[in-house]
Amino acid sequence: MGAKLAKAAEVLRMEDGARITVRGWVYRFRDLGEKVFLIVRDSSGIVQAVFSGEAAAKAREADVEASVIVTGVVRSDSRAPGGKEIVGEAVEVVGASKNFPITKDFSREFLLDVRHLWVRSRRMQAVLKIRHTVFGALHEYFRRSGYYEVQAPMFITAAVEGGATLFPVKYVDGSTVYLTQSSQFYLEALIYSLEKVYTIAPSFRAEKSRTRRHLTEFWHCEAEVAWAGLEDIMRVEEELVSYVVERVLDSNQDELKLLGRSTEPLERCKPPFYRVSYDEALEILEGKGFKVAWGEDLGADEERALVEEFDKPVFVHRYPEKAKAFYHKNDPARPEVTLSADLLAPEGYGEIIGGGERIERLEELLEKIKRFGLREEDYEWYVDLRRYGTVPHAGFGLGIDRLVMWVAGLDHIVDAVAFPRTIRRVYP
Ligand code: NSS
Repeated sequence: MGAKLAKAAEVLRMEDGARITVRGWVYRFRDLGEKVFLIVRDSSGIVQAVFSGEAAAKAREADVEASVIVTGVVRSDSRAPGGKEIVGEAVEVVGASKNFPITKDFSREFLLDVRHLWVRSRRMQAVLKIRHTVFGALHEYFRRSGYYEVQAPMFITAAVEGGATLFPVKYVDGSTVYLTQSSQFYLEALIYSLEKVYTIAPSFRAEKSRTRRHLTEFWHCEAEVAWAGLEDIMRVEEELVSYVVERVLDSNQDELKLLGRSTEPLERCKPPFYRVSYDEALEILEGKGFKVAWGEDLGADEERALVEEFDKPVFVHRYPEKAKAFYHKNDPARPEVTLSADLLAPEGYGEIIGGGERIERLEELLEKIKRFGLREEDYEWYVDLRRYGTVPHAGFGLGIDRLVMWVAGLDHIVDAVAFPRTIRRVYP
C-alpha cells in the first residue's frame, strides 16, 4: 500500500496503523544498538521515528540536521513526544549533515554567527511563526479598517527623525542620499489622495548605542490619517496592538508555550490602554527615585521603571517640544508640549510606538523648522503640502521587531528577527 505524505504535526493526530511518509530534518539522533531513534523536524513540528534491523543501519547514516525522507506506520507510544511515533520501514538520507556546528555553544554571539543555521532551531521557528502572524494581522487590521496600503522610497534626501542616525549612501550620480528612517513624510503626502494610508517597510537608523531594543535596520509599520487628531490616533494604535495580540493568542499557543511565554499579560492587552501625560510620568518616576529634568526624553531605564506600574500598555502623551521631532504639533492649550504620544509595552519592554498629531499650518511649520535650527530647503516638498488644501492629520510608527520581542517575551530584539542588523553585525 502506498504511503501518504504527512507533516510531523499531522502524524501526532493520526490513527495507529496509518502508513505515512514524512520529509524533514533530523532534530535528535539516538542509537540504542538494536534500535535507532530519529526525531524528525519539519515546518510543522517534530515526530519520532524508530528503526530496527536493516532500516536501523540506514538511519545510522542520518546525522543531526541531515534531511531525510522517512516511511513507516503510525503507532501510539506514551514515551514518544506527542504520544505517537513512526515505526520506520525505510529512511532515505537526502542531504547529509556532517558535524553540524551548533552543539554546545549556545551563546548569543555564536548563534548570531551561525544564524543561517540557527533559524532552523525550534526556538527561532516559534519566533518566526509568531512574526508571521504579527505581519499578517497588521495588514488585516488596516485593510479591514479602510486603509490603503502604500509604498514609500527607501532612498531619501533629508532626516525625519534627526540627522544623528542617518545612513549616507553614495548615489549613482555621485551625490549623497540617505536610507529612510521613516516613511512618515511620504504617508503625509499620500493622505491628500487616499486619506487613510499605511505601509510596512524597513527603516534604517545608524544607532550608535548598543541596546537590547535597537537595530540598524528594523521593520516599521506606519499609518497616517487625514482629519484625525491625537485622541483618534491613540485609539487606532490600541485597537491595532490589541488586534495583533489577539491574533497571536489565536494562532500561536504552541509557539508561545515552546518559548515559555506566559500568555496572561497578553490576554489582558485589551483597549482602553492606560494614558498618562509626560508630566504625570515624571511624577511617577520621581516617586521611584528617578530624576528626569523636565524636557528630556525618557530613556530605556525610565520607561522600564514606568511600565512596572501598569499591567497593560500605556500611552505617555504630551511630550515637551524639545523631546520630540520638529513635525509634532504643539498643544494649543499648552504650547510647551506637543500633541504626541508614545505607546510603551508592559513587562519592562517600553516604547513600541511613536506618533501624534502633525503641524498642518504653513507658518507654524516654517517657524518650528527655524526654531529647531533645521534648513528650510531640506524640507521644501514637505512644507509644500501645507500650501494646498492642508488638513489636520495624525499618524504613528510601530516598531514591528519590538512588538514581536514583547509578544514573544524575548529579552533581546535580535532574537525577534531572522537576520538582524545591528551596529556590530551585518553577517550572515
Ligand atoms: O522614531 S519613532 O519613535 N517615530 C517615527 O519614526 C515616526 N516618524 C513614525 C511615524 O509617526 N510615522 O520610531 C517609531 C518606532 C519606535 O517606537 C520603535 O518601536 C521603532 O520605531 N524603532 C526602532 N526599532 C528597532 N530599532 C531601532 N533602531 C528603532 N528606532 C525606532
